[in-house]
Amino acid sequence: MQLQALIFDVDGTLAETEEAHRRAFNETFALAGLDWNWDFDRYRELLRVTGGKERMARHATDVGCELPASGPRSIVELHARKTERYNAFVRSGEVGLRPGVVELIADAELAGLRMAVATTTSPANVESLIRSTLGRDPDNVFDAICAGDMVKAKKPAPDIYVAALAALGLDAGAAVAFEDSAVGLTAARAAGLATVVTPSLYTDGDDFTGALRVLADLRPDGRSLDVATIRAWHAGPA
Ligand code: XBP
Ligand code: MG
Repeated sequence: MQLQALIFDVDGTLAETEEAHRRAFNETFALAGLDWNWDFDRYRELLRVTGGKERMARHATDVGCELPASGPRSIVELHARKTERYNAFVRSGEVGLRPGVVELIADAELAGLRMAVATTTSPANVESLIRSTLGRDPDNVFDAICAGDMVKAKKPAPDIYVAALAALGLDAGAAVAFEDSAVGLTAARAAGLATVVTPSLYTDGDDFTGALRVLADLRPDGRSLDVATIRAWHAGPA
């Protein structure tokens, strides 16, 4: 089947966002009077739980803390505050796109490929990242943006990739996914997608068995990954 679309994960793949997420979580906890502080190693463990609300719920369970169902210390409220803080960091220009991302998006547009996002993060986070880095309306860059709570089961379930393919009206064989984590790779593969992996700060060392290719980033050997190369990989033996 001919390659017709690229589907991108956001956190860790388009940009190294997780340190900004971690800081936003920790500042939110402090402001809410919670004595939670996620250091690098704890956050690495918690990243196995995708989705910020789910991650906080896991931590609450782990430390035996019962959060109220509503009010400033509820998961929904804490997450709303965290999202505001995270977006302020992104809008201030603190988070840039990873090497080769801008060039690949430009080449995909030139080649007439369609593009989509399949991410666990909240839609507002995708919007602010694309606006602050590319200076563009994300709806003019991507044909479909599938994010956050749009699906019930987050990665490693395939649902968000299935949703992106449905929005594009394509079979999995017509697209290639881009991921940075084993959890994301599992989700994309379960949706039937060939997947290029660029490990990130927190996922270096994950098991990427089954990936179409594993690259340090989208500018391997100092040259941006282009559509012609992806087409060749997609057409070739997996
Ligand atoms: C990324 C995530 C996200 C962010 C936080 O996973 O798990 O939850 O860490 O975002 P992936 P929210 O890159 O596999 O999509 O707090 O907005 O959920
Ligand atoms: Mg990711």
